[in-house]
Amino acid sequence: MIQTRTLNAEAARADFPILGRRINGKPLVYLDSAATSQKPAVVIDTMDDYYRRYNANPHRGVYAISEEATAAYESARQRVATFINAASPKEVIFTRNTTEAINLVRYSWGRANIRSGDRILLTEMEHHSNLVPWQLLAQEVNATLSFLCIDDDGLLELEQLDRQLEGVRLLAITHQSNTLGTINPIKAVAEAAHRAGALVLVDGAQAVPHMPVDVQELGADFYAFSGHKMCGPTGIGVLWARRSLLESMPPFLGGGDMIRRVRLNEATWNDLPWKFEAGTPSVAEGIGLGAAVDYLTQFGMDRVRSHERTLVDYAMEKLQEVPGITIYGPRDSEIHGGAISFTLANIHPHDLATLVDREGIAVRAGHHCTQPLMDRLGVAATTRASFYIYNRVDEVDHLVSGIQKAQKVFA
Ligand code: 7TS
Repeated sequence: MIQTRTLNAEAARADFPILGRRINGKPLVYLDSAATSQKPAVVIDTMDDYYRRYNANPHRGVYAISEEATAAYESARQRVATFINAASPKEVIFTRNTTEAINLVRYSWGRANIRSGDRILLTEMEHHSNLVPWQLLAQEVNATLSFLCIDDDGLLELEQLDRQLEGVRLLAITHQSNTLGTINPIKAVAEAAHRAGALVLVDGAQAVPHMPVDVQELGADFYAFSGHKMCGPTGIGVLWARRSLLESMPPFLGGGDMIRRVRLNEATWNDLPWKFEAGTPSVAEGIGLGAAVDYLTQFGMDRVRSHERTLVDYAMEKLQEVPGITIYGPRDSEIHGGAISFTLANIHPHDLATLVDREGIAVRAGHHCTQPLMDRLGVAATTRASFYIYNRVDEVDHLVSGIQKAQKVFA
């Protein structure tokens, strides 16, 4: 039974050993959780315990520790399924990360279903992970890509959605932009796509860690996310899809574990979810993700979201006061998740990130793997501050004073 905890960032910080570090003599202010979150001790210890006490290849051995490894790995899958309200753990495919989950759909469903002349609809704010795989598929089968545009507030322009969905086989869209912070209205967009006969893939890399996600309620067909952005380890991600859809899809990678019976010239496939999990899985990482899901569940994702809203509201207020700043994306925290991108008139984002690092502040500078979005915004790069459960409002103050110090250097 998971006990409920209130979300007190100060108390949560004690769970994260790395937050005790000092950088350049200053306490670490970690504002790059959109790139990867920090890990609570319970996740690190759970993985350590697996290696120390029951490391074995799951699904194979009939001996005790292999059965323990299988049980722990499959129990993690069950907990992930509950976390996103999947109808069954069979709908939860473990992958390496969001990128691999999207590529699984590209190779399996995409190659079997997208034909010459078909259209794939994307948005201008996609991470390269939800863009390049579709470019590659489109080139391979001679399909066409088209894009939902954004307005100057960083919101999708949806007035023409029904018209843009004509002839579309797949809509692939991010739930929350990693650069703008924009939260897209997935449910409404998915309903429109389904009316037009298209399937919907949602890139949930920035959503599942930060807000309640109910895949059944959202109505998407595919939903992808990464463990490492939600307090879990690297090397484990998830593709969720409805069972009937997964049943109809050919395998992705071939090898051990994904088969039922192999003869020299042919093979038949294992049941879901293992049909899509070839080879020895990331066992420690899967078990670690299960611990991360339990960790987040103690707080409740509604509380995680409202904590981040408080930080975004405060950061918007404080950052707006910085002279020469341009903030991208919507201002309203109702539709803005915990990542804020900005530029300063006279300082390059990389210089700013380097200067605030001297103050112990970790922010990301660059194109954030959204180069087409940078083109749309008319910049080469932005600085991005992104928040999570362990961030406090006074860390926003540190960021603002770090920016002011940097401005003095360049004055
Ligand atoms: N989609 C979105 C929206 C993302 O933000 C990211 C990673 C990915 C996909 C890819 O996830 P991966 O786990 O497969 O790599 N985003 C970022 C970022 O914003 N900074 O570093 C990685």
